[in-house]
Amino acid sequence: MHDGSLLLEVHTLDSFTPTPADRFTFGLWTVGNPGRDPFGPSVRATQSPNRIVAKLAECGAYGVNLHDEDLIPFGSSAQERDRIVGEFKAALEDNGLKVPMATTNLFSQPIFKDGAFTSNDPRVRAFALQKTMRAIDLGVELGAGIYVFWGGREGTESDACRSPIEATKRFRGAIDFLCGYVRDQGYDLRFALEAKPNEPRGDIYLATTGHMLHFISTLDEPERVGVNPEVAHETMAGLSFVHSIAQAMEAEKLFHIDLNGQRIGRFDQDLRFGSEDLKQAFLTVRLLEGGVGNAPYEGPLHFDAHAYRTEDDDGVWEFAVGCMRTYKILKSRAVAFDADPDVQEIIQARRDAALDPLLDGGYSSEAAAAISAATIDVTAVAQEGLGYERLDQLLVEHLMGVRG
Ligand code: GCO
Ligand code: MN
Ligand code: MN
Repeated sequence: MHDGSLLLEVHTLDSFTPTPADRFTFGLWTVGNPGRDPFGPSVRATQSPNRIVAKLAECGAYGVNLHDEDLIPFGSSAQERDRIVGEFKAALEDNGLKVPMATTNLFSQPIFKDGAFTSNDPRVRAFALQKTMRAIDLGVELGAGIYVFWGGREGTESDACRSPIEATKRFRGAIDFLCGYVRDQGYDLRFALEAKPNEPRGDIYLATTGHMLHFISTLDEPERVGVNPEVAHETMAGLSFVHSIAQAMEAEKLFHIDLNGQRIGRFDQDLRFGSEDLKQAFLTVRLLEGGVGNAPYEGPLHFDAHAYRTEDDDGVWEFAVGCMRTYKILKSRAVAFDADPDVQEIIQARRDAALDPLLDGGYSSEAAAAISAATIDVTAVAQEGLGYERLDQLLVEHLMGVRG
C-alpha cells in the first residue's frame, strides 16, 4: 500500500499536483469500487468509508460524495446509522474533506428492479420517496449543497409494461414532491439530474442532458433543479459532451459534473478522466474554465470513474491522482492554446465591426431594414477557406506539448 510519500514519488510534486483549492471530488463508490463486473466478483478488498476519506485527503482531493448506502448499509438501525455518521463526520473533520454532493441508491435493492419513482407499484414509489427523504436528511447533515438524481432503473426492456408518458409524469411528480420536502425542511439544497441512455436498463427515461434540460422547465420549482452531465453517458449516446455541457452552462443549469473517460459504442466504462478522447477532454476543461470567454463553471469537479479491474490498491490511488493531474495539465494546455496568437488570429478572423452589433442587438425594425439592405457577396464568402485544419493542428500540437 502506498503512503503519501510514495504517491509523491510517483507523481512529482509540481504545479499539477492536486490541492483542495482545485475542488476535485470523488464518490465513495468510485475509488471504493472493488472491481466487480457482470462477469466476475471483486478483485480488491472493500475499503471503509473512513479510510477512503483519509486517502483522498492525502491525494489532494477537496471532497467526497456518497449514496446513502455507500455509508450506511441497507437495513441499519437508527442507532447504527448515528454511530456511522458520527464516525464519518469525525473522519471528514480530521482530514479536512467536504461532502459537496449526496445522492440516493435507487438501483441496487431488488425492490427497485423495475424502477423507483416510475415503478408501476405505488408501494415501490412510496418506498423510493421515503428512502430519498432520509438520504436528503443525511446529505444535508453532512453539509451537501447538491443532491444528484440518477434514475438508473427508471426505464424498460419492454415498453409494453407502462406508458412512457405516465413514466414522465411520475418522475416529475417525484422531483416536485422532493423539492417540496426540501422547502418544507428549509434546506439549502439544489438538485442535479443525471441522464444516461441505457445500462442497467435497456432504455432509461430522459436519456440525455438535453432531455433533462427540457424536463426541468416543466417542474414546479425549476430554479432549484439543474443537471449533472457525465462524459461517459453523453458519449454512450454518441453525443458531444462539450455541446451538452455548453447548453447547460448557457442555461445556468450546470450544477454538478461527472468527469470520466469513455469510448463510443461501449458499455459504461467510467474510465480515468482523459484516458480516452483527449481532445474532447481538452475542450471540456477549456469550456469549464471559461477559456472561450464564457463564465467558468465554479462547482465541484467530480470524477465518477473507477480504476481498471486489473489494479490493486496502489493502482486505485494512481488512478485518482491521474484524473486530477490530467485535469490540471489540460487546464494549463487550454490557457496556452487560447494565448497563442496564431490561434486567436483564426478564431477572431470573422469579426465584423458593422455587422456583429447589428446581429447581436436583437430585433428592431431598424435592424431588419439594415440587414435587408446589407450587401453580402455570397460567392466570395462561400469561397473563403476558414483555416480550421490549421486551427485543429494547433490544438493537437498544444495538446502534445510541442507549442506554448
Ligand atoms: C452510473 C452513474 C452513477 C451515478 C451515481 C450518482 O452510470 O452508474 O454514473 O455512478 O453518477 O449513482 O448518482
Ligand atoms: Mn457512468
Ligand atoms: Mn455518474
